[in-house]
Amino acid sequence: MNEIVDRIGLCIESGKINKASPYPQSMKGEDGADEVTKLALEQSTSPDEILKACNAAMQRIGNRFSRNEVFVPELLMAAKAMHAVMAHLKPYFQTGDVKRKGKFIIGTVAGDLHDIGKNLVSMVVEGNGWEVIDLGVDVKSGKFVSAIKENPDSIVGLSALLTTTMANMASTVKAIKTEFPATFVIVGGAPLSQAKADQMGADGYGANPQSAVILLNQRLIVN
Ligand code: B1M
Repeated sequence: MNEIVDRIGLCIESGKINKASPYPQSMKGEDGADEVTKLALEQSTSPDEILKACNAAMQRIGNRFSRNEVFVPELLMAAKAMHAVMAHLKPYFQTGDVKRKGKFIIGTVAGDLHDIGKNLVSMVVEGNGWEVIDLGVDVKSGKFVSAIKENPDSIVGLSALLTTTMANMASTVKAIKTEFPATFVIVGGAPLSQAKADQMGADGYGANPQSAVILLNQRLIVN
């Protein structure tokens, strides 16, 4: 990987969005993900190579988050820097020059308005090369089912933060599995565990954004 691509990865991992952003202190005044990506594309760096650097950087920060070496603010800044890169890559996705790994439909289940964790999962998954269809919060099971109808090969992620909405999560998994038995469903959120995911009939449990990415990437190998 060349120097400019490594620099994009460093900007993402450090949460350096653009030149004006004051964070992190050690990179103050330096070009950020926005400027370096623009320059890289002007120098004819392949968008695919930039996307790979993006994926690797989000994987590194996601792993550090899983190990409690960084926390929500650092992950959010990295995701913002990643979004700055993605804004430049968007035209290449539209032309089909850069391909995504697949589609990931995500939402917080009915009755639940908590979306901070769900948004972090969305951003890390997107940064790892997946197209994310975010249905938002308080999502009824029918809305998940309709989204799968529109995007048949998607993987689905359900998030819940309230113990009281775990029942809605279980009924959403059931509704999805009744209509689309082959659809791979991942559940996550503070009240969840592998045992609870198994009880609900989900295919996977994500304790954090990176474990969701690992489950998604494993599906690529299976299919
Ligand atoms: Co509420 N709330 N809240 N709240 N809230 C909790 C969850 C609570 C534990 C606070 C407490 O009492 N100690 C408690 C739940 C108790 C329980 O059910 N046992 C609670 C309650 C009771 C409520 C209300 C009922 C309060 C009221 O109105 N009386 C109400 C419910 C509203 C509703 O949803 N219908 C309510 C409202 C709110 C706010 C709107 C004020 C706000 C949400 C703002 C928002 O999300 N936009 C809020 C907040 C912020 C919290 C706390 C403080 C923080 C939650 C959070 O964002 N954590 C929370 C207390 C706490 O957690 N200490 C609390 C950070 C986030 C990064 O973590 O969401 O766990 P988390 O996500 C993690 C993992 O779980 C995982 O990855 C993320 C990153 O590691 N993950 C996935 C999440 N989804 C995943 C999906 C995956 C994979 C991994 O794959 C698909």
